[in-house]
Amino acid sequence: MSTQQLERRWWHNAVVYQIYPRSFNDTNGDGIGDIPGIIEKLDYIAGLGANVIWLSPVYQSPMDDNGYDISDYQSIAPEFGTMADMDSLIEQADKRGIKIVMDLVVNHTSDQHPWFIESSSSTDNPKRDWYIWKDPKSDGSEPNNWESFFKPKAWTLDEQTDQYYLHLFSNKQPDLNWANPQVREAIYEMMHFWLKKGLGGFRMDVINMIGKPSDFPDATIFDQGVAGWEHWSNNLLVHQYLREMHDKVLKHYDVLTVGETPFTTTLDGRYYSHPARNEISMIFQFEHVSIDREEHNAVKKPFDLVQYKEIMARWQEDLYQKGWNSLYWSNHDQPRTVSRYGCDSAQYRLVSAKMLGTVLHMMSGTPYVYQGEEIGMTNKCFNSIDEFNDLMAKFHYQKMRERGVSETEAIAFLNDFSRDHARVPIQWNQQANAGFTTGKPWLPVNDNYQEINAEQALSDPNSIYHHYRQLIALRQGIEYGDVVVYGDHKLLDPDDADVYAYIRSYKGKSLLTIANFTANELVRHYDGRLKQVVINNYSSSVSTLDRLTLQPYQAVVVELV
Ligand code: TEU
Ligand code: CA
Repeated sequence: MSTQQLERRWWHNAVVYQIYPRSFNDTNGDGIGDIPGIIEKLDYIAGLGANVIWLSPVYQSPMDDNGYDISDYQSIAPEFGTMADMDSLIEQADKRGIKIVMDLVVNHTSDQHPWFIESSSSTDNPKRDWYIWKDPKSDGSEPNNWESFFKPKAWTLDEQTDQYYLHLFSNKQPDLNWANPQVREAIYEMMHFWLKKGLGGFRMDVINMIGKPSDFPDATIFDQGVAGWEHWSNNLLVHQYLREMHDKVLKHYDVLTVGETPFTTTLDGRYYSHPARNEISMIFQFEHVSIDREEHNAVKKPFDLVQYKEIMARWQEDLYQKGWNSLYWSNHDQPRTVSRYGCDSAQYRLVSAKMLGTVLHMMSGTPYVYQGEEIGMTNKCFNSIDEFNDLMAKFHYQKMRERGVSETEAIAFLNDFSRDHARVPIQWNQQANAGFTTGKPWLPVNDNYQEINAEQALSDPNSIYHHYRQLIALRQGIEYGDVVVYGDHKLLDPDDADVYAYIRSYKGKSLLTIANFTANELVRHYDGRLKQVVINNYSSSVSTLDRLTLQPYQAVVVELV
């Protein structure tokens, strides 16, 4: 299949803005962001140029995992608003050319979902087989040695019926049994309910984990990931279920679907996203967000740019014309982009955040901007374990302490990687609580909102927001859109540990992106003649690629002759 033959889809040049509703904008003073708060800020998002919004879950939920534990797929959590608010969000967004993508969390439900309440009521309940129940081993222990992301073990014993149920996440998030066709039908019906409202698609939570092998074998790999992953991630069952879902639901709508898929290789990426396989549009791979930590043991590792470049170039090349990439630095599970990969000091925050945006937005794929990234929000400083909200932070803290890690070191690890960094409220302006709420925010705001806030960013032509706006305009513009969206990818100088440089080419047009990942001034040489500068995060001019001086964190994109 050549580029010319790759059928163009509307989501190829889309840019997605991710909203974590709880932390976005509160309109009724209860300290929790809500759907009316999103409607209020639609012009802000449209102004950036994003044409899709991915909403983290807004469904009814006991909120053990902030909505990733759903107790009713077809109603809205009261703290977020009503179904009428949701309908109005879809309509108001549509007026601005923005589609709404909802989170589809169907690997598991909440333990408060009526399906699970029924299922756990007795071994002969008609819904017993909707979840995964197993007898204890003869010594009473778990059916196998699988671990969970949020608990030491993936199985919890139900005392009433004396069987264990499976949960890859918390014990309040029991895994659905996808092997049961009734479960699949119920989910497909629910998907039609939402898609008929005119939704733009779904982000599918841990979708690569829905297929569980029927013999539930013991895990054999303990030094990576979560024990058991070799059995329940990316197996043949997942692909079978996704093709069925496509046939019964997705093919009837022109939508964007993105699967969240830890533990994936580029070959898996092709299986999921090759158009001829009729599965999903694209996936979120996890390789690049795993470079600087070992999640299993909660250990930090140094960020290695050479490794980062190798990963990104491999995904760009391996999926070229054979699938589709998603592009992201951060989301509601990751630390803040500028603090993690750039430098959040007063001196370099602005340039380094723009540099990171440039590197990502000049690649092929669909970019995702996580709320607050466009104004360069930073990690917050947490001083003790009580200040964290996220259940995963608490679990990692406990694991580290049991391993003998000191309290100071454990808190330092969480200050690097806690999911709460991404979940503190958006900084809108200089008013109390950064303008997020008139009440008490569910998580305290970052102290730096006087300097870093959306109002400031909108009024300053030199802001990160306006740089992102220009990057998005390039992708969606006539002049460079095709090369940014459909061009091929060539990594230059893979061993250069300080500079990331790559060329995108399409039908005789070539763009060279050069980014300095350090706080040092560097000199580099690149072949090729410069036609014009397309975007630059410094005002100084760039006139030659021969002995090019790069300022700290400079990123420049040039068109080559
Ligand atoms: O995340 C899945 C997942 O792999 C995470 O547990 C990840 O390892 C972690 O966040 C650190 O990067 C999805 C959702 O995005 C997350 O918010 C949910 O908690 C989880 O699924 C369970 O639904
Ligand atoms: Ca509210």
